[in-house]
Amino acid sequence: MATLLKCKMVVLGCNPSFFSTTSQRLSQSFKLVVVGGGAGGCSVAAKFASVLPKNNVAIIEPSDTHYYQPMWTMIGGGMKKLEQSGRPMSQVLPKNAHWIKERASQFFPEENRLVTASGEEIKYEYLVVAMGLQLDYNKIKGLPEAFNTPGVCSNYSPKYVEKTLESLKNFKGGNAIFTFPNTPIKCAGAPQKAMYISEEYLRKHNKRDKANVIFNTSLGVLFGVKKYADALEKVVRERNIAVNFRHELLEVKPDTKEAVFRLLDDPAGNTKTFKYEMLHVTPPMSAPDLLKANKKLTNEAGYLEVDKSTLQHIRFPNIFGIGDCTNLPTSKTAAAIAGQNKIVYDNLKLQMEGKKPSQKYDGYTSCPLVTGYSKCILAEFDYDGQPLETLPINQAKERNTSFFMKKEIMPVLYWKLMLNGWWNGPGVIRKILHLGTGR
Ligand code: FAD
Ligand code: UQ1
Repeated sequence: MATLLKCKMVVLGCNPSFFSTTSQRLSQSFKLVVVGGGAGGCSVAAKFASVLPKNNVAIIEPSDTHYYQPMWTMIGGGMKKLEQSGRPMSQVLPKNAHWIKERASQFFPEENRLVTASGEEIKYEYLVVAMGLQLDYNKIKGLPEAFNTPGVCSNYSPKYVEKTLESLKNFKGGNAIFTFPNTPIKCAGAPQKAMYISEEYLRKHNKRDKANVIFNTSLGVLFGVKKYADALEKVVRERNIAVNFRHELLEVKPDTKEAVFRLLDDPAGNTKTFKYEMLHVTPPMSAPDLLKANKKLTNEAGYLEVDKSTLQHIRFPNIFGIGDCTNLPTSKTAAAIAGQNKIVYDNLKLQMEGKKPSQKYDGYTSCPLVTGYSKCILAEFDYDGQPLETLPINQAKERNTSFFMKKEIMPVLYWKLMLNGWWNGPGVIRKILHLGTGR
């Protein structure tokens, strides 16, 4: 009875040409369905909603709030407030699209349909998957409980980001440890950004001489691109920061304020325990469980398997992917998505017209490596790890202008241009500024 009532309400509330119902199960159909209303989903949906008739595009997204995640780095350092990083989802999703405020719970790609958590069936002609990454805090023993104790924080979640500043304020002396997990993560520079800001905070508040600032990273390098890794090595040397490569956080013991790390290069698999006064955790991350459960859509690791140039699914030509949930071998950032969204738009449009997708993504990504309260190294590079810098200056140098751009310009660019589908990355600006240089 309840289902029947709900059916009726939906029938009255929507344009009937886009769905059909049965007495047993709700069913709607759309030309294009976008799963996820984050940076990638929202920007691609906006592009299509502006050219297709009203309600031809549906977005499946369960959250009430859309977060501008890059701001969390600044919030951890007290430079912005948490409220500034979130906006109501209803305000950012394109008005011309139909918002299904639900979680997708099963994909049936051979049948061009999916099912939502409430059991509703959604049919599509074309699908864009933009579900982001899953944070696996619970994979670290003791961590969920440790977040309820002083000194344990994480800029990667709106739940824990404000604890970073609190931990700095309450810091008395001892080890301030910053971790990097043994998985791909979003914005691979963000764990270091948290550390550089914290280090400067401790200096400014006369606590630096009582602190050992330590970066325990699962990686074997500071950054994947040599030009920026070299610049960051100089920063850690000058600031007296200890870097321990190939250290993976396994367990947190809040009672004794200890963090246990696996020594990844130790053939015996030994661990090493560090005392902490402050522990900033970057959690392990993975593809959303829903994707991992559907082997037809994903690669071995569970990421949506798309062609790295066209962003079209390698087995289902009516499916495209964008952003962090894909297997694209580039650094997972909003900046990368800015470089991807026009490729998805152009290629999916060609596919809709019965033509072959021909636009090619070069792997462009960018990471503004904030090194404190006023400076930033602006890394930009492509699939080959080759710098692809917008400005005709050396962006590996710490600069106030790069910091201003990250703190003040990027949020405006994101809310006003990118989410409306109007920002396709700085490629055009770069080409103009580098006329004649070939990059
Ligand atoms: P998201 O924006 O995470 O969106 C995924 C959406 O999918 C979410 O809204 C989620 O609710 C939805 N979803 C998930 N599962 C389902 C489901 N089953 N059904 C329906 N919807 C679902 N990038 C930069 O470019 N520059 C930076 O300086 C930068 N700094 C960062 C600092 C931090 C601390 C963090 C956390 C990230 C940073 N990033 C930065 C990275 C950037 O925020 C992400 O790469 C970007 O948000 C990814 O966009 P996305 O659309 O792939 O995923
Ligand atoms: C970018 O395009 C972008 O997306 C809006 C970001 O995310 C917030 C970024 O951090 C950066 C650096 C870029 C790249 C843009 C320029 C102008 C270098």
